Amino acid sequence: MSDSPTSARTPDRTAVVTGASSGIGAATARMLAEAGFRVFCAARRADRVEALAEEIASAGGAAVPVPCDVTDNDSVTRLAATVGGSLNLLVNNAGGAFGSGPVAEADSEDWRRMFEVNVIGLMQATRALLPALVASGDGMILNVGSTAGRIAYEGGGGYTAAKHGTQVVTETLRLELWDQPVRVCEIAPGMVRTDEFALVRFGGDQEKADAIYRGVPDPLTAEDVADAITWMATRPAHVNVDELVIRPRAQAAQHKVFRLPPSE
Ligand code: 8X3
Repeated sequence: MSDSPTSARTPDRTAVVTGASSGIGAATARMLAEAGFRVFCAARRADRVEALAEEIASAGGAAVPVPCDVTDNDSVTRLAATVGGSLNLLVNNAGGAFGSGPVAEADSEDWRRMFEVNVIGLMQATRALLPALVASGDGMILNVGSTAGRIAYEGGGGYTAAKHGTQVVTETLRLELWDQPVRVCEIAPGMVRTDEFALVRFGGDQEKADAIYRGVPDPLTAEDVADAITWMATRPAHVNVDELVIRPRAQAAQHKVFRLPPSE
């Protein structure tokens, strides 16, 4: 584990972003650094978080790369030790979907992995970092959920169940921390086109991944979601954005997506 800060300056507000190696996590780390946070970029892929921290530093921000697997409690304990005694913001972004089959054909291992990362991993990171969030006197837990945590859809069984778990854990935390200086928020994005989400879901099948977004004029980007997260994280300390559902204009509802006809 690397615990030497890569920083051009030392802002007084700190953030941890899990799943920072790509997509929404990496974009969020960049934007929070621009907003003045010193960002601990946590993810399994050490080379990715190291490159990201270097990039943030060369843009004038402050970042610390932390190789971390949120499903491994020892790894999370090391992340908490690197962060130290005070933390303002934990963005529980590490997550993912594995598989798209019906419940009748579910792969138990895929389901286990989805619960491990979207629910247990989120809990482990929160449990380990909560003392530092409280100690800061102005902490925030911001969980990256999904519209899949609001509705069911065919073939989504394991992912929708796990993301409903993310949502319910968020609500539980808000109740349990009601008398603590820690805000508890959730962002629930709909259709976001990133390099990896759909590709991972379909086991590397690029054709299937591309089909999800085919003809959709403008799916959300990782930067759109990072922008919303940064807005939530920079409200005054007494303002708790409980939940923010964000979709592209073309997605009126989970099953109602506008698509342009294929060009000749
Ligand atoms: C991703 C949204 O529509 O793939 O979290 O379930 S969806």
